[in-house]
Amino acid sequence: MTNDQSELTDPIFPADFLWGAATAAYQIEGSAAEDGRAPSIWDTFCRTPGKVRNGDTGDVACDHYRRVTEDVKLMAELGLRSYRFSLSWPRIQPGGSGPANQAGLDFYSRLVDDLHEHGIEPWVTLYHWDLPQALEDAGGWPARETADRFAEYAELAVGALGDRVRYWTTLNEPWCSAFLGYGSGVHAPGRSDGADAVRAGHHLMLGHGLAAQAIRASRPNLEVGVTLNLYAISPLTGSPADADAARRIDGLANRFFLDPILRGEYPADVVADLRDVTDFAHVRDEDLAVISTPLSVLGVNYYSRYVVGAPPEGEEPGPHWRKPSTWPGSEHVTFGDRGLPVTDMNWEIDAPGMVEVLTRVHREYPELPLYVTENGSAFIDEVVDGEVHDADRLAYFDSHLRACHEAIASGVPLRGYFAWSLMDNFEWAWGYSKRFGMVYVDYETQARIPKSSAKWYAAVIRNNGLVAQ
Ligand code: IFM
Repeated sequence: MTNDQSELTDPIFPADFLWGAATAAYQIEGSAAEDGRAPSIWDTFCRTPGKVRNGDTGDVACDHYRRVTEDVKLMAELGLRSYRFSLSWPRIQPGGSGPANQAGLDFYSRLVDDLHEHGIEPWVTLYHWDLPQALEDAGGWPARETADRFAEYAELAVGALGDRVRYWTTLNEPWCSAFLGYGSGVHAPGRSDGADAVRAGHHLMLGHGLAAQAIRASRPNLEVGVTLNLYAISPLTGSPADADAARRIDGLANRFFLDPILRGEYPADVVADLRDVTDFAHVRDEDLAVISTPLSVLGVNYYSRYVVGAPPEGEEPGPHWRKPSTWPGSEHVTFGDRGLPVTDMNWEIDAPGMVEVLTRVHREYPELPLYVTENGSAFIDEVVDGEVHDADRLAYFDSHLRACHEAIASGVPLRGYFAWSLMDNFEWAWGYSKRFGMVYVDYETQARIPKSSAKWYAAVIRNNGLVAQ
């Protein structure tokens, strides 16, 4: 970031900048068996002993399915211009194929109407990790047919909501679905096989392309995109070995998805790195053209940076070694840090990394409008006299919004920002132990308490620019 802080005092954003907050279905809805919803891979995973901290599940979560009206009111009070939420596939199409479950569609239809009534632009994500269990039983994302099922589900969703929802994101963070779900197995469905992870990544992208085409065929004027979790990457030292390790992780974390989706090709170095893992025989000639179906927007989720190196010769795996299964083909990579302050996830707070990611994507890939579809931080919160003063989270938002402003000032077509998350919620394998919300959720009473960061964010939106902390 620039050192000239005077330029960054009270930055004002473009007049039409879209200010929002994001959530995901399994993380907030609860009512897991209500109105015909069937289990997803996360329902199953949560019931597998030892997989989720404290044995937490999404059965109740924030009880949003039943409290949706009051939650939309809260969004309106905060002045949100847009709300990004995901549709639960197993609510809409419980078995993952066949006709829609009308009760599931009705829930989202009412939500969309309510948002419009409050002047809030709905932004739909089709897939935020909750694959119907029936499809996992049939092979999951490593199976090619899952991509076809996803496109059919997209068609049902856009048929029901496409008249009122302009923004459609196909997938949220396919890296997590593929590499955490099928590689290291720390996410549902908890499988651990490098080749399956790579196949899953491919079929997720194929599903994305087919779904994008289905949405466009149904309604050509909609804004269609995908959301990737992108990382700033730095080598631990200036050594060639560390540079190569950084290249590998940039390949698997960023370019594995960016290149096929935006350029219609896999990066040659990544294919070479993975040669002992897979021969890519699952990729058919016609796939890349589908995967690179032109998009209207790209969603970027940014949280932190990877600092990557090659471990010194002969060194035993240390605390920073990532299981090779998370990073297939990267057995010789280790992760470090820069000694910066960290969040409660132990992720370094690195706002300049966000400028790097946004400018890099703008520079290296076709000119696409960008949206930060997630950015935020977990910290330990305390309720004192009915209030939550989350100064650390507020400072995180402030520094990252300054980063967004800097990117815009340097010419990046960044059109909006969604805070992660509107409210505390189920943080996957961490259960309810990590709080990312701007709104505190008391899981005993389901009371919502806007934290200081929420009140500050509301003022930022009113001002269309940063305000004093
Ligand atoms: O909670 C998750 C979200 O579901 C996807 N992106 C990262 C967030 C924080 O880990």
